[in-house]
Amino acid sequence: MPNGLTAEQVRHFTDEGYVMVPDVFTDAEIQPLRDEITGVIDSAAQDMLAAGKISRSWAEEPFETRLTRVFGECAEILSPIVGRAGGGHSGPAFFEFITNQRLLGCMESLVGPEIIGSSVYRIRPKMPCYERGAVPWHQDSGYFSPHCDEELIVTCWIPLVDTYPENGCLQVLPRAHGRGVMRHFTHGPGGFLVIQDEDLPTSERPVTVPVPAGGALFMTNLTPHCSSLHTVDVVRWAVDVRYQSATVPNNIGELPGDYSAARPTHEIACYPPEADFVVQSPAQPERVVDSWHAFHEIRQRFETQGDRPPGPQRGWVPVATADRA
Ligand SMILES: O=C(O)CCC(=O)C(=O)O
Repeated sequence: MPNGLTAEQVRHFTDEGYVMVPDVFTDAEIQPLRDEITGVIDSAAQDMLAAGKISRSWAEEPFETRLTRVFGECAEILSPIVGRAGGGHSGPAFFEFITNQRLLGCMESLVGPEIIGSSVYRIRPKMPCYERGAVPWHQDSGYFSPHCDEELIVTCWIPLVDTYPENGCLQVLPRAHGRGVMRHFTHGPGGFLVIQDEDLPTSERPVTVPVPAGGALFMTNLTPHCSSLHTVDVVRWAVDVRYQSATVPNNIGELPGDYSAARPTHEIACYPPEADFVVQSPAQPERVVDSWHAFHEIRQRFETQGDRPPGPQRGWVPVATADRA
């Protein structure tokens, strides 16, 4: 398996705004993360069973369905996985997964050798008919600070199960990433930011991108994408994680209290509320976060301290306000 992307894959990413690479991870590299997530579900389910919140632990159910069963009895099961204010589960297997050498090789092909793990990463268990699981049309830059609009932050969308239209794989709008940040509204479906249909360019048709387990979909931060509700009885487990060049504004080495809106913008991270981390640096190898403990400590500083920096303010207005105007 090559360690980076082929020239054709890089061209597709640059021209179309995305590329699907079917063979980033081996199954043996994914399984530890599935097992770790299963452990989190198991421990939470045991606690909920002891508290009388669920009737059984549903331990006999496979990875693809167990969460739906427990969630059907009590929604609290989601908290340890998705977190309350971003972040969510990030155990040792998760750290190994997002610092996988082949994944970083692909990133090096797109952002160069000095690679920062963007603070924004999520584990998304998309359950059948679950409104918060489907994500409406948006560009990731809609969530980031405007001073990063011209920068490249690569979203890696990595499913832990095979994904296809029926279980809610992603759709992308090709060749729309050259048009800058489109108008977003807050309070869209599921509570997410949304680009309304009339603001999406009509020159291109959306492309549905099935990704097998082991593959990844790489997108730019300006590539419009979405996922829709699905009804088939499987949890469409996916991880999304982002990488950027070390030249892109970040909060490496900072404490939450170091944030100030008065600082020059190039010193303000693209997404200030969570911690960026160095994943690869041939120039300064000592800065690389090379253990889960170090990673966890950096993340915890931002998650547990009271002075967590605010999210970017882009002036987006609620959908309902816009509809009334
Ligand atoms: O997983 C999904 O359904 C949506 C993911 C997404 O929108 C993202 O990673 O930015």
